[in-house]
Amino acid sequence: MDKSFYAGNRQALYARLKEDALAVVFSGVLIRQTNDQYYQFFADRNFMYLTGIDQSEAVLLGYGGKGAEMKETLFIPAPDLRWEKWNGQRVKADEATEISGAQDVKYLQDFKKQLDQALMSGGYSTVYLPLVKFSADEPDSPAYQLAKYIRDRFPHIIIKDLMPHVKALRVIKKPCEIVAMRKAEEITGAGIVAMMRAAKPGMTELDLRAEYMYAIMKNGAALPGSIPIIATGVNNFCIHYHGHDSIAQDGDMILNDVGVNYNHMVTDVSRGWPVNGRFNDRQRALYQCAVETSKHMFDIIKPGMPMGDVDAIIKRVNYEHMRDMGLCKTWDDIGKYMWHGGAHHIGFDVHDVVEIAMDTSLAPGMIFCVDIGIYVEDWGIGFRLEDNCLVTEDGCENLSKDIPFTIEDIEAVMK
Ligand SMILES: [Mn+2]
Repeated sequence: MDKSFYAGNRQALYARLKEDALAVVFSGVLIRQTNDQYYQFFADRNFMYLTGIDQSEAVLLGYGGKGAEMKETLFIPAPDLRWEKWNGQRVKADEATEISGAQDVKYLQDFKKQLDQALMSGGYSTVYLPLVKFSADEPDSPAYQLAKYIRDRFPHIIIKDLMPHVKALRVIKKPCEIVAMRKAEEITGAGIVAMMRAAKPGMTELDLRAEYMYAIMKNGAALPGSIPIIATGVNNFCIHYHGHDSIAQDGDMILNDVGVNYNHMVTDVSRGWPVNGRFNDRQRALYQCAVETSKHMFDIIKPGMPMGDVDAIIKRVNYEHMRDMGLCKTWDDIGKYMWHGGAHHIGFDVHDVVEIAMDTSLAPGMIFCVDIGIYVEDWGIGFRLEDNCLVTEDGCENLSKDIPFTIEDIEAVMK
């Protein structure tokens, strides 16, 4: 992604806001893991989408208004040679301009001064901040802290949530995002194939994870898309399983639900496959249901279809297959075997933060997962078949189609 992408994203965001509005987006702060060690920094995804700058303690201050001339300032932490000697170089002002296209770059200590001046000037009524919490008791992010600061000092200023505006932009992917996503899919495939090729009964989940991580890193992805879910046997019945020390027994199915982060784009692909390389009859019958359902979805997904239909049709079609094989007697039975929804968007986040009500129509440039999860506890078989669907002008494309998908593909790779 180059600076024209990031600058275009900011321009589109500012154009959605009135001229008397400001927007503030923080990159985030380092989070302490233990004693004097910090977690690897992972920049706020909205900040990343708007600037491309992977730097803690940076702030974007944008001014609302349409037009090519953007009014904005990007604040970065000032150079600190001692700190940088230990922890690596901070982004410099000229680098920040080169990456993001932002022309006005200042140091962080000037941020509050500039914000105060703007709010004191009388020219602004509203400050937009990305206000994201999953529970009211969650600790305040820098955006919430700033909201309190503004309320204390400038009670006449209206605080609004920036998220609906960012979500509206992030839902449609630009050509350069799709290019990065294709490369990310290729790397994800290398990781999944490496696991399939190495697999044999007696391996631990950690052995398989090592194969996956080695392959994706050798192929240029520094990070997985999320914590890899690589499970065997009954662990497959835990949807977000993060353990790693169970041993895959002959006859077990492996469930992988994995992705990579490449150029900030994140994939999310699941496969279910027998650790011994041969599907047994029950595994074959269940997996074939998921294959048929998935193929059907990629045949019918196209612009204009309501997003809510994707989930509903996955469930309906998969029910019909499971009824035909005798597992479901009535429609109510499907809830016993399908535990979760089948469609979430991907992009800068693995569960992408996008504006998508259930009655939203699909549009070209959307990318979401088609995820068919089947869990038959009585048989000890659980897996997901999850692919990444790009909506095109007249239909859709399975971006992960080259990753072994059918029973024949998987058994051939594992020979
Ligand atoms: Mn997934």
